[in-house]
Amino acid sequence: MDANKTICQANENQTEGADREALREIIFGYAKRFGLICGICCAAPLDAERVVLKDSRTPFVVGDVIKRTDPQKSLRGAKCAVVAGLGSSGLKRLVESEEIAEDEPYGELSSLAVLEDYHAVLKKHLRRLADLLSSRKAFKFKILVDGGALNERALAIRAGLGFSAKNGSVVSPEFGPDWHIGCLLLDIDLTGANKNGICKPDAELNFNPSETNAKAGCPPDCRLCADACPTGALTSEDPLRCVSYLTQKDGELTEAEQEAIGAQLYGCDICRRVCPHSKGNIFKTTLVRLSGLTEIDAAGFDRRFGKTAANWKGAETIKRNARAVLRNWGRRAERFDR
Ligand code: B12
Ligand code: SF4
Ligand code: SF4
Repeated sequence: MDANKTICQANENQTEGADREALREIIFGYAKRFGLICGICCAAPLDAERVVLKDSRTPFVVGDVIKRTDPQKSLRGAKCAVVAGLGSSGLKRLVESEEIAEDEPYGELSSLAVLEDYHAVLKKHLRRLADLLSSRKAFKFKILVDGGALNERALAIRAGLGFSAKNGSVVSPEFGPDWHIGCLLLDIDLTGANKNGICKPDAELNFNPSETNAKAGCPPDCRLCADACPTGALTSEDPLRCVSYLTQKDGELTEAEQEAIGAQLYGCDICRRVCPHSKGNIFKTTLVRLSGLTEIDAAGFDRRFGKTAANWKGAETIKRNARAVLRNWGRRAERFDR
């Protein structure tokens, strides 16, 4: 842990003075102008997370725990990470809830399938920011938005943007759990000591879930998210039970998996929707008729979901899910109360 401290201090000596301040001003000025939250932290290895991730069964991410916790593996010579947060409320809604007739089968879409694709929006912001900075100073950089091995929630916490909540999300004072993370790794050091430039060595972060939550904002006795989770993914701490995973995984769903997704057609917002930290109604339920989805073709999918984050898996996945939801409609109608 002390090694982190040493790296942080060593970093601080590298991009000194007016240069660094001017670059930091550009970053925080940009974030303010576009409604992003932002923090800058050092790029030392995420030692505390390494212990956890070593044993986690995380889908969609390479198993190599070093790649997942060492920023150097994403950008050689990385000195700091500019971590930006985009509130879901800053994303355009592209798909609306439909009027459903009595007894007409319907399913539920999560924010991933109804809002503008956060990957595209955050990448565009971080690219523009890198361009702005590079007009003042030469550097190497790497943009990460949900695509890389490096653990983004852990970096967001280190950058001081929020705390790790019991529903898994990093909850920020500005957006609650309703936001996305983008990281701009730089091979110059821009860390500093102001509110938005926290550079905490891991030793100062408390990752004991109960203590952290009690201190930072999850009431110790709150179980709203765990009780609302339809599959027990939070209590079992098994992401492979998470409906969000099941609706995005490739291949066929087993009988049990089909049943587990209930009414969810793509992604799942339940554990954030019920959270008292959640702001506004960005996660209100979006209900759509199953008849429009069970046979949707690539062109139809593209028209409806092409600009949302559901574009990642395409028409076949949502079609497969819609058929499973239709089957669930037949066997477990009580789960579909509006
Ligand atoms: C794989 C993945 C998934 C998987 C697995 C989710 C999971 N719980 O791990 C699936 C497909 C299920 C998924 C679902 C969702 N995801 Co996702 N996902 C990822 C991805 C690619 C990797 C996450 C990972 O490594 N998980 C392993 C677990 C162990 O780590 P973690 O939760 O990321 O990080 C925490 C631990 O390291 C913990 N920790 C550290 N030290 C210690 C020590 C101890 C003792 C303990 C207990 C914990 C602990 O602190 C970290 C912060 O909370 C990231 C992007 C990235 N590259 O990081 C996005 C990411 C985490 N997902 C995100 C989102 C928004 C979602 C969904 C809400 C999408 C949806 N609407 O369906 C759901 C929420 C599900 C949930 N309750 O977590 C956001 C989170 C934003 C935020 N504010 O927190 C990310 C960062 C993508 C992004 N750039 O915006 N996701
Ligand atoms: S996203 Fe849905 S299934 Fe996954 S942990 Fe949250 S409530 Fe449970
Ligand atoms: S619902 Fe309660 S326990 Fe769950 S994340 Fe929100 S505040 Fe924390």
